[in-house]
Amino acid sequence: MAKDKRKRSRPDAPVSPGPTEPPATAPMPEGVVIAGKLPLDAGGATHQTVAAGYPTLTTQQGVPIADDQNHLKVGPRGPMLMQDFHFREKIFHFDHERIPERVVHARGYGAHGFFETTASLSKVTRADLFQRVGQRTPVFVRFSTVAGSKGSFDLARDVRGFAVKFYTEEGNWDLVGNNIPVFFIQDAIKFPDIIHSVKPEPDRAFPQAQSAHDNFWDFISLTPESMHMIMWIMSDRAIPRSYRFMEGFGVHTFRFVDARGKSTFVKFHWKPKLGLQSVCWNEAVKINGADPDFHRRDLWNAINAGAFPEWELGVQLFDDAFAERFDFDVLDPTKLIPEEILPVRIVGRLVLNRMPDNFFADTEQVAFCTQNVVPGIDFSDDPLLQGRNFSYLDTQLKRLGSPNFTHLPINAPRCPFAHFQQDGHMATMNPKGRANYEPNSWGPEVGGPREDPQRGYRHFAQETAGPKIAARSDTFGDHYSQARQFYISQEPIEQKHLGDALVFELSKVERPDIRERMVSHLRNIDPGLAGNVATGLGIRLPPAMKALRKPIELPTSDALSIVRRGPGRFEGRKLGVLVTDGASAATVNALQSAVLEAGGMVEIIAPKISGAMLDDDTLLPAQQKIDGGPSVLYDAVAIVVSEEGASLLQKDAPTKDFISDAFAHCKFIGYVAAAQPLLERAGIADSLDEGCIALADEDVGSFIARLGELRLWSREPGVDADA
Ligand code: HDE
Repeated sequence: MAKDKRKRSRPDAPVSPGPTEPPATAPMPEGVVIAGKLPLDAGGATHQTVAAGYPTLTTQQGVPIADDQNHLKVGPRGPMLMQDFHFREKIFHFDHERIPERVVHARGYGAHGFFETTASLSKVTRADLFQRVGQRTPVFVRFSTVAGSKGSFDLARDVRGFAVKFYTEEGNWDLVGNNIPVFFIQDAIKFPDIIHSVKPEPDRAFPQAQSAHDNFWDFISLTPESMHMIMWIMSDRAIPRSYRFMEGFGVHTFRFVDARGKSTFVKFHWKPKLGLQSVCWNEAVKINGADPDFHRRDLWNAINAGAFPEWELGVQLFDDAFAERFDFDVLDPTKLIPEEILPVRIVGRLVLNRMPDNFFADTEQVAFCTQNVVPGIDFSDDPLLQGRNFSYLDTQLKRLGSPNFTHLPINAPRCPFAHFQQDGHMATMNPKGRANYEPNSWGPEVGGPREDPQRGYRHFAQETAGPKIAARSDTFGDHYSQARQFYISQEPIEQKHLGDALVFELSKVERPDIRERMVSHLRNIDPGLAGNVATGLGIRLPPAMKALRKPIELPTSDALSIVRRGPGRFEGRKLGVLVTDGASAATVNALQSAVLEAGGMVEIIAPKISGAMLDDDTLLPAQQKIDGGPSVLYDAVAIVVSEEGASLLQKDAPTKDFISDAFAHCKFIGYVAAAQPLLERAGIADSLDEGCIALADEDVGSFIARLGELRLWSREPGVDADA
C-alpha cells in the first residue's frame, strides 16, 4: 500500500502541503489508471484508482477504500445499508466541518512572516523581542473586516482588524489592533450594543456587512463618544485599496516595563512601507461585485509573487508627566496622541512572506487574545482593554471548543513551555510521568517545572485605590475636539469623501429623526461639514447637540491624512492594459517593462481570455476577459487597441464601463490614437484632461511618470456631484 503523504501520525503534526495551484493544463494525471472494464461505471462515475506514486485513499481509521463513488446498497438501484462505515464517516465529518465564526472580525485573511527589531528598546522594556537589533521573531498576522460574516465581501465600509501574534522566546504576544487608532466606545460593557447595532437587524437579517442602516446610526447618534471614530470610519480609511497599504494601531495605551520594574506608557503603530492608499466609494461598491475577494487575492498574489508586504513598527513612548499634561485622558480609547505632539519612533519591521498551507488550520483557527502578553509588556487601565482581556479567552473557548486550543500549531508557543494543566477535549500534548502538581518532591527528572522569580512575568506594581463604582471618568467627556481635528486635517478631497459617505449612509436610514440627530452632532465637529451633509440629505440644519464638555480647538495633524502621505510611487500597484488583436507590441512591451521597473504589476485584459495577437504576430496571453476585469480592479489603466479592435469593442458595454469608470474614479488613463472611438463611446473624449495621456509606440514615459500620484483628484468635482 502506498504511504499516505497527507496522513498525520499525531494530531498536532503538520500536514504536508498539497499542491497550491493546478497545472496550467490538467490532463489525466500520470500514473492514474481508470478502473474496471469501463472508464465510467454504470452510474457514470469516474474511478481513479491507485497507481505508482499515489497514496491510497483511506478512512480516518486508515482502512483502504475500494469505491469512493457509490455508497453501499442492495443492488445498484436498492436502498442504502447502514453498515457502510466509509459513507457514514465521510458525511459525519463533513457535517461538522464548520466551527463558529468569530462574532466580530469573522471575515479575515492571514499570513506568516517575521518581525525584526531595528532599534533596541532595552532601556524601557525587558521584553525579549525588543532587546537586540537584528533579532527576528516569527509572526502570524490576520487582517479582517468587523461587521460582515465570513462569506461577506472585502470592500465593505468598515474598520479593518490588524492582529499580530508574535511567537517570542518568552511566550506569545498578541497585539490585536485595527487600522484605525481609536474606537467607537469607551467602556467594554457597550461592545455588545455597538456590535448588535451594526450587524444585520435581527428581525430581517439584513443588511450584511454594512453600517448604512437605522440601527447603527440610531446607536451612534445616541453615543457621542463615537464621533471621533465616525470621522475615521466615514473617511477613505474604511475602504483600503489593499491590506498592504494600510496602517495598523494598537489603539489602547499599553505599558512597557523594564528589568527594574519601571513602567513607560506606549502606543503601537504599524506603518506600511508602500504608503497609504484607499479606493473611492463608488469603486468599492463595484469591486465587491467584480471580485468580493479583492483584498485576499491581493495579499495572496503579492506574497506568492515574492513582493512581500512590509510595515514598520513605531512606538509613542510617554511617562506619567506627559499623561498628566496631555489634553485628553490617555486611558480613553476614543482619543489618539497626535504624532506632531509625540513622535512615532520606528523600532522594527514586519515582513509577511508566506501564505498558510491551509486556510482553516491557520487563519480560521488562530486564537488571538489581548491578554497574551510577555514579560516587559503590560496593560494600562483603559476600560476597553480591561474588558477585552476577559472577552477573547472566552471567545476562543466557544469557537475552538476546548481549553486545549493552544495545542493547535498556529496557537502553540514556539519557545519551550511546561505547566501542569492537563486533559480536556482533544488534548494532544499529554505530559509523561507521575507529577501533575506542585510543589512536589519527585525531583528534577520527573517533578516537572518550577517558578522562575527572575525571568517570570510580573505585573506592573501599580499603586491604585478608590471606591468600587460603575462610572465614567469626567476626563473622558470631550467627544468632539479630536473628531474636528481629524476632519480639518484632511485634504479638501478627503473632506468631500467623508461628507459624501455620511450623506450616503444617512440616506439609507429610514427615520428622519436619526438623520437629524447625526447632523446635530456634526455641528459640533465642523459647521461646513454639517451644512454639506444637511444639504445632501435635503434637510434644514438642526440645532447643535448639547456637548458634555466644551470642545477645544486643536491644530491640524498631517499624519491623519492619506493623501498628504501618499506613496508618490507606483510600487506594489497594478496597471490594467486593455488590448485587442493587432495592438502595438511596442507600446505593450514598453508599458510592461516600465511598470515592472517601477515595482508595479501589469494585468492584461482582452476580449478573449486566450489573449490578443499583437502587431508583431506574438500572442499576448490575457489574465482577464474584458467583462471579468473591470477597471476598478486596477490602479491605472492603458487602452492599447488596434483600429479593428476598437471597432469590435465599440458597442461592448463592459468596455465602455471600463473606460468611463476609470475616468470617474480619477485614474490615470493611457491611450493609443486608435482608442478614440472607445473614448467617445465612454463619453470622455471631450473631457480628456492631464490624467488622460496619449501613448505612441514606445513613447509611454509621460504616462508612467504620473502613475505614482495614483489619482488625479482635481478631476473629481467634474465627475461627481455629491456633497
Ligand atoms: Fe475585538 N474581539 N473586542 N477589538 N477584535 C474579537 O475575539 C472585543 C476591540 C479585534 O483576527 C473577538 O477571536 C471586545 C478593539 C480584532 O482573529 C471578541 C471589545 C480592537 C479581532 C472580541 C473589542 C479590537 C477582534 C471575536 C471591546 C482594536 C480579530 C473573535 C471591549 C484595538 C482577531 C475573537 C482575529 C476579535 C471582543 C474591541 C480588535 C468577541 C469585548 C478596540 C483585530 O472576543
